[in-house]
Amino acid sequence: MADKLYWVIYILALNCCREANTAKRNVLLIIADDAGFESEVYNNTAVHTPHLRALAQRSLVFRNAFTSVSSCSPSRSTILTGLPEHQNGMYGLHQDIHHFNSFDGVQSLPFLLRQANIQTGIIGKKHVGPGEVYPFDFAYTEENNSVLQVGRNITHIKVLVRKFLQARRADEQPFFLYVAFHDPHRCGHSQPQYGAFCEKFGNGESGMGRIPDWTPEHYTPDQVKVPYFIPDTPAARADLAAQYTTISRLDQGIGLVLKELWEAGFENNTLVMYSSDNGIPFPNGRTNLYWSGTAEPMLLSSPEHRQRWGEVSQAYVSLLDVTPTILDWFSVPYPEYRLWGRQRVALSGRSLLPALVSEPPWDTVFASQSLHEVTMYYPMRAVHQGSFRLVHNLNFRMPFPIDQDLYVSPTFQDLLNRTHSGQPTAWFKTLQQYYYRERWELYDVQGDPGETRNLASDPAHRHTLDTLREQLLKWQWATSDPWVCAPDAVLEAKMSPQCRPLYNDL
Ligand SMILES: *[C@@H]1O[C@H](CO)[C@@H](O)[C@H](O)[C@H]1NC(C)=O
Ligand SMILES: *[C@@H]1O[C@H](CO)[C@@H](O)[C@H](O)[C@H]1NC(C)=O
Ligand SMILES: *[C@@H]1O[C@H](CO)[C@@H](O)[C@H](O)[C@H]1NC(C)=O
Ligand SMILES: *[C@@H]1O[C@H](CO)[C@@H](O)[C@H](O)[C@H]1NC(C)=O
Ligand SMILES: CC(=O)N[C@H]1CO[C@H](CO)[C@@H](O)[C@@H]1O
Repeated sequence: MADKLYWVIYILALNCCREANTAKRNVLLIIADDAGFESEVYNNTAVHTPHLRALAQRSLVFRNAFTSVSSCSPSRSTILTGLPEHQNGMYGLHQDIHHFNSFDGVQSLPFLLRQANIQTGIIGKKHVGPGEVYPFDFAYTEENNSVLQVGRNITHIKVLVRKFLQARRADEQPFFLYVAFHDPHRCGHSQPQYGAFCEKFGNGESGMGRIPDWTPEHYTPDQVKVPYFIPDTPAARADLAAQYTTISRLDQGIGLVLKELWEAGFENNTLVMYSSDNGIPFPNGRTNLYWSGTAEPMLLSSPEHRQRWGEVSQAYVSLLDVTPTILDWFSVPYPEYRLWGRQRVALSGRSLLPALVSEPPWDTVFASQSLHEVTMYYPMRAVHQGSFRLVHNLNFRMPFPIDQDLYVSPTFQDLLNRTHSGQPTAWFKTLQQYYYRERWELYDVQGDPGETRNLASDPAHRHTLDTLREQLLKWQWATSDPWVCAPDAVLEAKMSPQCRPLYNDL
């Protein structure tokens, strides 16, 4: 009898673990903070990023990846839920006084993976809540640690990654590890003693401490490439040079994390994704729904799909696709449920895995922004299809708000000073134009990459405008956008939701 029981248990155990072994697939998601195209992967040869370049050689590189919202917490909430900010409730920043949170009933990626018995870990910047909506089994974040240590000290990050992976080798469970670097975020607003981008933190100089695994790389202002949307001034060049040094820490940190993954033996069963949360923290970048605020780097590396390694895809993809991609990789069904007992919730993004096999025809992405800081109410909705980007500025009669972090930056201070004293700004628009926007902005991004010629009132583009408006509205309805009727009508959401006119002449 005991013998028989032993065999039953033995066979059960064998089946369980054999299956677990062959079915075992993991994910490593790396998200940088405010990173853009300052990397060799995107042909910026002024900045040295050998580790990202090496990852790109094992990845499909997306040329047209976009965030759906250009703000930190909202973007991270969309990455981890697959739902736009207006649907998951994270309308603005999560920390301190801003206090935004996702709705309690939201089924996030870590929630769904935990239900599927996948071990989840987060190292670095979390910046979303509430905790019950975003549960991680292993968590070293700013909530209990110094964000500098878990987000910028790459030696500390390496040790934490090793700790997480060693436990996974022992327990044989599949895992989802989210490494959220705080680099290359600005620092002048929170820790100015370390420089505008914390580029001095851990560089070994007096008072800066030391990060043993980091070899800082220094750049001079004349070495940087100034993107079209940043003023070409000595102040902005020095700012960019500091940013590049911080990018060198991010790049070396990514190298360390990947080395840990490989040395732990997970090289051939782990999907690796790299992207960033929003545009770079310069004027016209972060907090804007222009190309410069929403375009993101995106690398997708699958050891099981090597046919397109090193290739560049032109397909339009969104950070809203991250959750569907990861669920697809783990064969976990997409969630379908209701919020408030009535709003039907379904993922509007798609799995990117088919792109690893052949170039897909995807050509449309949507965006939705409501706030950044709690005082920065400036709702915008946007769609980018093929060559055209349409932005709807709902409260266009208000001046565009400026966040505290950008405000104190050397680039913006210089721009303010120059504007105030009537000097040339060396910028591609005026501050007045930046603050006051048209309700509808339509750009032919192919012919006008700087998005400087608004075609919304051009009769020749009437059809494009109408088509894009219609698609944007359709997406807003499909994703339960409370702003769907604004600014010229009121959404009466109960019973049969409809827009009721205000006759406010907009
Ligand atoms: C970088 O430039 C090369 C050569 O022009 C081009 O083929 C490649 O697509 C570019 N890479 C990206 C990510 O744009
Ligand atoms: C970074 O982390 C390592 C390992 O925990 C530690 O020895 C080092 O002092 C830290 N560096 C800084 C600048 O905090
Ligand atoms: C991963 O696959 C490659 C190519 O098949 C092989 O050379 C390498 O040894 C494998 N690594 C591990 C950890 O199994
Ligand atoms: C801007 O002007 C203020 C006040 O005149 C000055 O203190 C500051 O250094 C200037 N900043 C830049 C970046 O020029
Ligand atoms: C171990 C520990 O202190 N965990 C805490 C980290 O922070 C979260 C959110 O503030 C708490 O809920 C945990 O208890």
